[in-house]
Amino acid sequence: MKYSVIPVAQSLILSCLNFNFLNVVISPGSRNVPLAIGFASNNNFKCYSIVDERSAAFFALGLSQRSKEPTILVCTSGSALLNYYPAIAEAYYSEIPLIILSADRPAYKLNIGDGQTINQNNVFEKNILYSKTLKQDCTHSTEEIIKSNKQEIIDGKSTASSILSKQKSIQKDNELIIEEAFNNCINNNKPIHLNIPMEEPLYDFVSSPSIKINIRKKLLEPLISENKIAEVYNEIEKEKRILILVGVAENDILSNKSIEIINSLNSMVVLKEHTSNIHNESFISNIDRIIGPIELQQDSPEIFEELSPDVIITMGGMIISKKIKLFLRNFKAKKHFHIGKNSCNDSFYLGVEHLNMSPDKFFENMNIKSQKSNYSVLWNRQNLSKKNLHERFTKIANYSDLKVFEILSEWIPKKYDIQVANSTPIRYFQLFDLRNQNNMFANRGTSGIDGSTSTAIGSSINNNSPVLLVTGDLSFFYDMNALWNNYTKSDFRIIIVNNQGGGIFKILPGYKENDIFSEFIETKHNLSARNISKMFNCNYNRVSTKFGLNIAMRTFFRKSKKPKILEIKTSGIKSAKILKDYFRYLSKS
Ligand SMILES: Cc1ncc(C[n+]2csc(CCOP(=O)(O)OP(=O)(O)O)c2C)c(N)n1
Repeated sequence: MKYSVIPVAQSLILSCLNFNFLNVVISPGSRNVPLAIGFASNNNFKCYSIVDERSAAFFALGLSQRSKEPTILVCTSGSALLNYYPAIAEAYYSEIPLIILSADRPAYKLNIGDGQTINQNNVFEKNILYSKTLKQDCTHSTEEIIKSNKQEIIDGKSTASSILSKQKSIQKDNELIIEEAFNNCINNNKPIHLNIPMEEPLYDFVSSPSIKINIRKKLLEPLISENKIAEVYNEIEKEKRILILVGVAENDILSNKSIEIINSLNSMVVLKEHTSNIHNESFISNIDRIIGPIELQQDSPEIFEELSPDVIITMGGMIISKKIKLFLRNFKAKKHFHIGKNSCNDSFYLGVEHLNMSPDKFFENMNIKSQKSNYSVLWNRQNLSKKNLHERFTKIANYSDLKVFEILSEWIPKKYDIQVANSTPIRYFQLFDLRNQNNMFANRGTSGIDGSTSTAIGSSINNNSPVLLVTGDLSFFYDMNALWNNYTKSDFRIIIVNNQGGGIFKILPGYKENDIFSEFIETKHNLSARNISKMFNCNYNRVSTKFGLNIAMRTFFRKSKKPKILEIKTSGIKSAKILKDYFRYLSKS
C-alpha cells in the first residue's frame, strides 16, 4: 500500500475506507497522482482506469446505478474535470450517488499563467448536490507555499510549532467537509464534488498513513407522521378515479402484497413504463400505445375526460412518456401525491405533496373502502382494444424500426438486463410487451445521447445478469470511446439500430424533409460500426432485413469469447412513415 505524504490525500483514502466506498474510476494525470496511486495500490479498492473522463463518469454512473453505492471518480486538474459534467448532471437528476475527487493546483497558482488550471471551485454549480474545495495542507511543501505572494495560508515568520497547529486545524476542517459531503451523498443518492488543492512534489509516498481520521457515517431516516399518512388515505378513499404512475425504479418498488391491495380497488389503475421494472401483468405498460392513438381520434376530448383521474399518485423517478404528461396537464386532477424516498417533480402543474416513505409501507397499510367505480375497467378496456389493433398492425407491418423492436422484444433472453439509449429506442420499446419481462434501464435524468454505452458497460461490471445495450446510431457513435476500456465482459452485447441519423426528428411534429434539416438536425451519415468493432476487439454482424434479423437473433446471445455488436440497418424515411401509419391504425376505435 502506498499513501501519499500529502495529508489531504491520506484523509480522503481513509474516509472512503471508513464509508466503505470501494469502487474507484481513475483517469490519468499528474496532479491526481497522490490519490490515484493511493487508491490503486490499496487492495481494498476495486479500481478502473478509463482515459476519457466523459466516458469514465458515465461508466461510474453505470456502476452505481444498480448498487446505489457511491462510485468514486478521480481526475486531474483543468478541462479533465469538465468532461465529467454530462454524467454528473445525469446522476443528479436520476438520483445516483457519485463522489467526484478532482485534483487542483493551490489557489495561489490559479490565474497566474500556469498550465492546466481553470476555476474548479463549485464548477458544477446547480447540477450537483454538494461541492467544496478542501483546504490546502501547510506541512507539505511549506517552502513552496511561502514563496507565493498570493497565498494567505502561512507567513514567512511562522515557526515549526505554529505550522503544525495550523495543519491541525486544516486537517479538522477537511474532515468536517468530507464527513458532511459523504453523508449528504449517501442520504440523498446524488453526486458530490470535493476539489483538492495539492502542492508539488506529488510523487512521495509512505507505506502506512501518518494521520488518523475521525469521521462518522450518519444515515438519516425520513420522518413522516402517521397523521399525514392517514390524511392521504382519507383523501384517496373519497375518490373514484385514482391513477398511479410509476417512473424509473428498481424492480422491488412494490411488494406482492401492495400489488394485491391496489388491484382489489376498482378506483385504482396503475400505468407503468418498462423502466419501472415492475413485472406485473395486471398493470398497464404501454402508455403511448393507448394515448398516442386517442390523440388522433375525433372523440378524443370525451375519451380523455373519461380516463382523467381525480388523484394522481406517482412513484419512482423520471417518466418517459411525453404523451401522459401532456394528457395529465390538460385534464387536471385535484391532487398529486408522490410516494417514495426519492425527490419528486410537479410534472402536472398541480403542486405535489411528497410522502417521504417507502411505497410498500404506504400501500401495504392502506385499508380503504372500495368505491363503486369503473375507472380501472375503462382503462383496461382501452388497453385491450389498442393491444388488439397493435397486434393486427405489427403482424403485417413491413421491415422498419417498429418491426425491429417487435422482433427484439420477442428475442431478448430473460437473463439479460437491457440498457436503452435515448431518442427512439426507449420510445419504441414502450410500445411492446417484453416477452421475457427483462429489467430495463436508461439515462432519463437528462435524456442525453452522450453516455449510454459507457453507462451500459459500467452497469454490467458488478452485475450477475449480462447486459444488452440497444442504441441508435448517433448515440452509439457519440459514445464510441466507451469501448476504450479493459473491462467489457464477453457476454456484453450491443444492438445498434442504424437509420443513418437522428430518426426521432423525422417523427416529431413539424418535420419537413430538406437539405438543411438533413445536414443540421437529422445529421444524416453513412457510417458503419464495422471498423470500430474491429478496433475494440468485438465480434460484428450486420443485418438489413427482417429475415436476417431473425436469423441473427438465434445466435447473438450465445456464449462468446468477445463482446458482440449487431448493427441493424433500417431506412429512416420508411420507419417514420410506418410509425405514423401505426398510430393512425390504432386510432380506429
Ligand atoms: C448530448 C445530447 N445532444 C443532443 C441531444 C438531442 N438529441 C435527441 S435525440 C437525438 C438523435 C439521436 O439519434 P440516434 O441515436 O441515431 O437515435 P434515433 O433518433 O435514430 O432513434 C439528438 C441529437 C441529446 N438528447 N443529447
